Amino acid sequence: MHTSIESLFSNLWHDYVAMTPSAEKVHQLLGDGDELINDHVAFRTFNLEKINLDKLAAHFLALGYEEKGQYDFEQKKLKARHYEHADDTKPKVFISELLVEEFSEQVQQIIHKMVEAIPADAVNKEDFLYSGTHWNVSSNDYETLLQESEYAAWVSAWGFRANHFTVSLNHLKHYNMLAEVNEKLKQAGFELNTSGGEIKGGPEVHLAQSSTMADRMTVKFSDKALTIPSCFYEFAERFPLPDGKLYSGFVAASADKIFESTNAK
Ligand code: OOG
Ligand code: NI
Repeated sequence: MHTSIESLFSNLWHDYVAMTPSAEKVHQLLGDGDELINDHVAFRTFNLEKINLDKLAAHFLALGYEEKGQYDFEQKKLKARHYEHADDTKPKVFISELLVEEFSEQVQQIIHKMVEAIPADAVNKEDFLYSGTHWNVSSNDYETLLQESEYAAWVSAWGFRANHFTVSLNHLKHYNMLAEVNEKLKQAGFELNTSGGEIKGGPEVHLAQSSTMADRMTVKFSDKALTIPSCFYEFAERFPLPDGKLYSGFVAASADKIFESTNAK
């Protein structure tokens, strides 16, 4: 487990930018020299005991985070929870897990084999949340997973690491609205996720979100290398609830589309 929130997020960020070269560029474009505040960081895993959502969440609970929301994604066969820290300048955390038993025998076998290869004590180690893969999968296994679940294929290729960081628009000095940020990103040549529209949600659900499409990176599988989607960058604008406090949850209908930022185009 990590001893400080700052060092955990700093390690996560360094791993993430190494897998997502465009993130550094987006960071410079929007930050304009200022510090960017992260709304949240997201992780993916499988619902198998050794490395399930709870095991990932334990790293954040140990640092003072608390569970604040639960979400179901029936079609994608996923469930998720989000965590917040009492210090609301700390990024929120969104963790999802794939419901492995709902997939074909073939897919289940590939996933079980991957998870069996993880050393028993790896999940509690300080670096687990940015430890990547602990297994060997073939390009065929990757393609087999991809046919049933883009998410399963992504985890097989990238393992445990931040799937995305999210810029908090509420803390950006030079922009007022998500639409402005999207225009700036497109002008600079970044490709946005258009599933469900460029902007998912809005003031009516107290959260507006957009994201880039994931970068493409080359991954060495056991037999050959493939160039596939890696990680993406998200942008979130939160709106006040009737009591005046900013909404701090997630919106399942929007999240459902954000997951598709790692689809192959
Ligand atoms: C998570 C997608 C959902 C959000 O902010 O709604 C999400 C993922 O792609 O792993 O991040
Ligand atoms: Ni997100």
